[in-house]
Amino acid sequence: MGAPVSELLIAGGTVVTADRMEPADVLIRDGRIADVGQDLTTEGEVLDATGHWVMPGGIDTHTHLAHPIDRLGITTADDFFTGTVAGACGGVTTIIDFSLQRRGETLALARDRRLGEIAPDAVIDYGFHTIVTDVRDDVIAEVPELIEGGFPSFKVYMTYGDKIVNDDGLLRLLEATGANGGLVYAHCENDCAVTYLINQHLSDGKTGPAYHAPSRPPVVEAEATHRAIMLAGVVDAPLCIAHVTSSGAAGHVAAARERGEPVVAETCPQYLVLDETVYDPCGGFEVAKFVCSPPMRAAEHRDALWSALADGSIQQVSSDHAPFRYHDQKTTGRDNFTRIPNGLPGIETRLPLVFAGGVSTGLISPQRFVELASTNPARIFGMYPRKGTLDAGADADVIVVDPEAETEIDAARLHSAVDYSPFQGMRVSGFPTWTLSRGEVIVDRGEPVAERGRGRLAERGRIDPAALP
Ligand code: DUC
Ligand code: ZN
Ligand code: ZN
Repeated sequence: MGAPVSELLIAGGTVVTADRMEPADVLIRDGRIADVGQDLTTEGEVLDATGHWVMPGGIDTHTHLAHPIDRLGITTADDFFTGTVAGACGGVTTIIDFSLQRRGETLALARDRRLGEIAPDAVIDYGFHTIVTDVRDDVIAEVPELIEGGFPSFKVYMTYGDKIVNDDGLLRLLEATGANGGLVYAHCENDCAVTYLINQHLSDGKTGPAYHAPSRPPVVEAEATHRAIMLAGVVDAPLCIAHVTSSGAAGHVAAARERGEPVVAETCPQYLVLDETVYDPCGGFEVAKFVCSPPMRAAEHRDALWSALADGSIQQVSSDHAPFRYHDQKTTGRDNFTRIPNGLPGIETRLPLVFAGGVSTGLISPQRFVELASTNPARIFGMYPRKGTLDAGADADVIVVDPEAETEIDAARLHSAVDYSPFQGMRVSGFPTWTLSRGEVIVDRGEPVAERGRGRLAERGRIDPAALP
């Protein structure tokens, strides 16, 4: 006799996927979607989704959990447990985090170290981009094996002293990934310009957190974005641009796509709902709460990003969740803004902020919301159609959301181990009532109920440039 079949029916809701929105039930069997349709029945459990939207779980492909910042001797505030619980409460069912290759190390060592760290703690499924910092011949030779083993994406920093990869290294990595079904995911800022501007501010005595933003203006992002796209073109490789914040960078992405190049891009909620006014020098050291790179921009850039999401020239929204406690971690840079750890918490608020700012306002359709938050991340990073959809056979990673239920964001009620939210007080909708991972309810009426360590490594295949969204 085989194992008993476990079934759950999500009944009476409105199913929203990237390509449809209709009243339908969702039948889950043994952790996978078995059927979607009207008037389905089960002998198993029933979850009443009346008045709710039933959507594929969010996929956040840009998180920094338990992420060491060697330069400052600190680690992001969320470990793989608190961070994935926070994600689940915000409707995230899969993350792609990072493994960090330190100089002198192999990529395999970096991967194995991270797998050992995450397995006991994660409550949702996960993968890693490999951060490459040391592009040696033997490292390039490792690329096909990493891709074959389900780690097809490679993060490159074009700035940040201890991690920076120069144009030669970037080109070699683009060539190796492009030839083997991988993808480079690039943080684009011109390091020379950033260093020059930082030094200018510091030598003028401008050491407070408000000077972080003018040290990294939109032009430094636009230049590096353009250069990365051009280098990808030299070796005909696909490329994903991380956290686009400005109209200039977004324009370079759009132009590449119009030329038919396999370039995709993400932006993040902070660039969609905040602007440069958070860096008011009168705000004192509290401004450190908003120090991230690239920084928030003038309001016209924010509007351009919403347009790019709506017209298709930016394909996904990730959080870049990099949480540092205000009271004892951001303060590392009290006397010098370059020592403030860069990053904002956001894994739990990503979906509600995009839902409220995009769907509730009518800027994007519910289907486009699903595409940006789940389907496209799965397509770009090699997980589709196992994840990112509710078609039969997919993992039953599902969120059930009451589109009318409004909440005010309050750090005290979020689940991240950080002591503030940059979005404090914003009114949003889109928090899930239920989150299911592989058919198991892991958030029940807003409360996390997942067992620590239940998350699994998500299977990821080769990335086909022709299949990029
Ligand atoms: N910038 C990054 O590139 N990563 C983490 C957070 C940040 O601000
Ligand atoms: Zn980055
Ligand atoms: Zn990041």
